[in-house]
Amino acid sequence: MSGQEYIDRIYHNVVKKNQGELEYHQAVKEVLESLKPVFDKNPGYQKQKILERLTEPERVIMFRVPWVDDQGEIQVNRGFRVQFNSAIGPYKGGLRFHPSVYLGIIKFLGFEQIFKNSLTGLPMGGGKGGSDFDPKGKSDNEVMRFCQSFMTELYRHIGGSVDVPAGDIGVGGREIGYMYGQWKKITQSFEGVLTGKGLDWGGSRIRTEATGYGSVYFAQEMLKVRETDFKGKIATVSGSGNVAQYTVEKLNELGAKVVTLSDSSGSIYDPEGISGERFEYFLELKQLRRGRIKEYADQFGVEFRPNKRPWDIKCDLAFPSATQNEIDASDAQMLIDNGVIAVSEGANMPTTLEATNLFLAANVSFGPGKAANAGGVATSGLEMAQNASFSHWSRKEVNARLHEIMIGIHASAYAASKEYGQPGNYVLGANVAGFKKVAAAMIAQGHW
Ligand code: NDP
Ligand code: 2IT
Repeated sequence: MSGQEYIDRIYHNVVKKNQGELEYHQAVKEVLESLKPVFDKNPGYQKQKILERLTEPERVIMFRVPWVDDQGEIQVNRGFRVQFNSAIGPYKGGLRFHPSVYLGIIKFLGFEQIFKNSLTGLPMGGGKGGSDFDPKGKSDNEVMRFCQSFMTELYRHIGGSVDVPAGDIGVGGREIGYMYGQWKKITQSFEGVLTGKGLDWGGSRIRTEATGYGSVYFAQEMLKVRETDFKGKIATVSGSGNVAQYTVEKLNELGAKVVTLSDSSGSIYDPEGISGERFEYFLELKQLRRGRIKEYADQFGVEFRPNKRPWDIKCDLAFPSATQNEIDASDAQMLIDNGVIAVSEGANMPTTLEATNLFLAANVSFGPGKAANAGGVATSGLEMAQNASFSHWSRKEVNARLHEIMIGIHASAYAASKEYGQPGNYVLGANVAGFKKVAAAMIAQGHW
C-alpha cells in the first residue's frame, strides 16, 4: 500500500471509530498528511501497524464528578483522562477545565501531546484530561470542592511514574494546589504526581512562565533562520491567560512591541504597546482579580473590540495563545496580506488546517503548537526530575535548560523538514521528528 493509501485508510477508520469527535479527526489528519513521505520511504511501519496502534488510546477513563455548590445544590460534571501512549515514558499532559470539554477535545490534546513530549527529548508519554466544569464565576470554595471530588476518582489512575497531570485552560496554580492536597490526603505520599505545584511544595521555578517563554524562544530560532530578530517588531498575541501573559513578558524583554490581547469576550488593541505599568496592570487584572480584558481598555482608554479576534491588526509576528481553531483561513489571509513573517502557536491547534496551509504556501515561518508550546511540558519534565531527586534548581538553571530544549526542538524539526525536502516546514518537521522516536520505541517493545 502506498503512503497515501495507508493514511487514507487510517483516517477513514479514525473518523468511523470516533464519531463526532471533530477536533480529534483534525489533529490526526494534520499528523497523517505530514507522515505520508515517511510511510512511502519506510514500508516497515505499515507492517508494524504503527498508525493503527498510535491512533487508539491505550486507555480512556471517564467518570462522574459530583460536588456541592455554595447554595447547597448538588452539581454533576464529567471527568476525563485519556492515557494515550506510554512508549517513551509515563503519561504526561495537562488537565483542562472548560465547559466545551468532551472526549473529542481530550483525545485531540492527548494525541498531540505524544509528539510534543517526544520532541522535548525527555522521557514522557502522552496523555490529557479534564472536565466540562467551568471555573469562571465560581467561588474559591466551589473550585476547591470540585477539585477534591475530581481527584477522589482520578487518584487511582495516576502516579509519579504512571501518569502525571498538570494545568491547561482553566487549571492553574490554585487548582493544582487543591488537587495535590486531596491526592496527599488520600495516598499519604508526597511525590511528583502533578506538575505546576507551588514553589514551596515541590514546584519548579519557571514552570509558570515556561510555555510563554518557550513559544518566544521558538520564534526567536525561526527568526534566526530568516536572519532577523525581535527588535522593533510588532506582535499580536491572543488570549490573556497563563501562556499569553508570559509570551508578552518575554517579547517585551527581547525588544518587540505587543499590541493585542484577548479573552472569550473580545480583544483589545493598544498601539502604544502592553509593557511597563500597562503590563503590570494586565497581570494584576488576570492573575489576582480574575477580571475581563475589557477592563484594560477602560483603564488605558484604548479600543475594546467585542467578540473580535486580534488577527486583522497589522503585525510582523503572531502568537495565538488562547484556544483551538482561533485562526481560520480568512484570519490567516489577513495576517499574510498585512505582512506577517512568523506565527508561533502558544495554544494547542489554534490554526485550522486550511489556515496552516495558507501560511506554509506564503512562506511564513509557522511554529506548530506541538513544537512551539512544548516549553510548558518540558519544564514539567524538569519539575519531575527535581522531585525525583529531592532537589530544587535555581531560576537561572531552569530557564537555561528550557531555552536549550527549545533550541533543540527547533533544530530537530528543522533537520527533519530538510531531510524530507521542505526546509522550514516545521509542521512536517515536528510531526516527523516527534513520530520517529515514539514509533521506534513501540517497535522495540513489541506488540502491545
Ligand atoms: P488559561 O485558562 O490561563 O487562559 C486561557 C485564555 O484563552 C483566556 O484568556 C481565555 O479567555 C481564552 N479562551 C479559552 N477558551 C476560549 C474560547 N473557547 N474562546 C475564546 N477564548 C478562549 O489557559 P492557558 O493560557 O494555560 O492555555 C492557553 C492555550 O495554551 C490552550 O490552548 C492550552 O492548551 C495551551 N497550552 C497551555 C500550556 C500551559 O502550560 N498552560 C502548555 C501548552 C499549551 P476566558 O478567560 O474569557 O475564557
Ligand atoms: O498542552 C500542554 O502541553 C500542557 N497543557 C502542559 C502539560 C504539562 O504536563 O505540563
